[in-house]
Amino acid sequence: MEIVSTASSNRFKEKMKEIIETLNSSRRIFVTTHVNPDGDAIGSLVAMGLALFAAGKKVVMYNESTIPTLYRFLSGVDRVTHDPEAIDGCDTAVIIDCGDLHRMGRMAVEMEDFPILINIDHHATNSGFGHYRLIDPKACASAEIVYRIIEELGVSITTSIATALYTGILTDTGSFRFANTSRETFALCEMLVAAGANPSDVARHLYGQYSIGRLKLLNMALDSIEISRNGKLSLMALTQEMLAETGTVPEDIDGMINYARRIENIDVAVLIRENRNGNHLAGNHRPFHVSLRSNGIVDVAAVATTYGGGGHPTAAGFQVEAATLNDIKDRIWALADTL
Ligand SMILES: [Mn+2]
Repeated sequence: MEIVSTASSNRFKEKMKEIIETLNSSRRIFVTTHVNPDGDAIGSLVAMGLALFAAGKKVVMYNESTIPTLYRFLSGVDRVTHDPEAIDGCDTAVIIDCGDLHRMGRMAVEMEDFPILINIDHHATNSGFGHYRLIDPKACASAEIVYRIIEELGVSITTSIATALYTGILTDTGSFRFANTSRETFALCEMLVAAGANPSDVARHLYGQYSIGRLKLLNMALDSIEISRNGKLSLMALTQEMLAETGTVPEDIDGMINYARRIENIDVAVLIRENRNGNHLAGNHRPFHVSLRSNGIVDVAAVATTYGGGGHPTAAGFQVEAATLNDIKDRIWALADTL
């Protein structure tokens, strides 16, 4: 699968041209992103949707999951539907920030014989699905690629679009702290702020407030930290019981893994989260999600891929089923021994 390495390359420009032509000749466009959306997923979805509306297209913005409270301040987010039937009559689908088609959830099945699929992403592990692809792992966020598409569409960047894209970039760069933060990131944000994105407003919405339940959950997360024998891996674990006890939801866990990542001498941080809805699983198995963060030495995308997941070299994840949390911990300790 071809991955474009930089937005300034001729290959990127060619692929961009194909996508613009396809979007321009589409009548009704289905825009979506992954389940359990993060800031980049929501920001990119909203910005792409609003821009296509502005270009005079009929647009359906869809996500399987509820929009996390954190991102509800974005204007345009109320247009996102969770009704799978909204896809009826759409001739083109734009799938953003999904390393593989199944990341979009149950609708992935519908996509297999869909007339035109456009895959927009920045994960190097992207499976290469779709008829048209614009995959740039050098982009700091999918929102960066969406920005370039909007520019090419000739749509002006409104305050709503700028704020959505800025939110995507801010969250995917860990507030400009991660290695994907570059000169281009700031150049892009300069344009977005000029177009009306308000950094202090966005920061206040994203980081300004913690519910008491979230703070208590953080306390439990910190308390759960264990370090591998060789001192290179830190592990956090959160169960459904903890969420119930603190009255929190999975989105409240976002960002907590960074505490485990910041411990001195740690190369890899792991957060195991027990998922809900394990009733369909065989025997007494329960579903878990494992998040991996690297401080740059270890490629955690490669690790996640061996478990059927994916991501970026420094941030990746996978789903796994097991009878107990300890079964998964044992696998993580075995992984730690290889570091
Ligand atoms: Mn992303």
